[in-house]
Amino acid sequence: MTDDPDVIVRGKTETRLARPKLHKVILWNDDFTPREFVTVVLKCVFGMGPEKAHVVMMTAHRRGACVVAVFTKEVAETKSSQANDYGKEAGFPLRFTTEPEE
Ligand code: TYC
Repeated sequence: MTDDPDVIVRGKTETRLARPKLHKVILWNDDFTPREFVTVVLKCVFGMGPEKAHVVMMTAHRRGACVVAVFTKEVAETKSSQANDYGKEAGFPLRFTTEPEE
């Protein structure tokens, strides 16, 4: 037996690893970062094509935030901090955050 939530014990013989919980990367709107810059970051860090990057950027622009993509925790946190670093280096308040999916 185990208390580890990542381990599923089935009967006496079969033990499997639970699927890791997925985490959302969220893009937040601000009034200063240029639209084109946001689109470039989405393309570079998240591998989006130009149309998808434009739609995600415009969704955050109009609604205040947009889910960019869903990854394992580590990948979500790495990509989010890479994207935040691009904004910081360029002097923009561009912000990405992560949160676990329900
Ligand atoms: N609102 C910004 C502008 O008008 C563009 C922008 C879009 C910034 C999406 C952040 O997540 C964002 N220049």
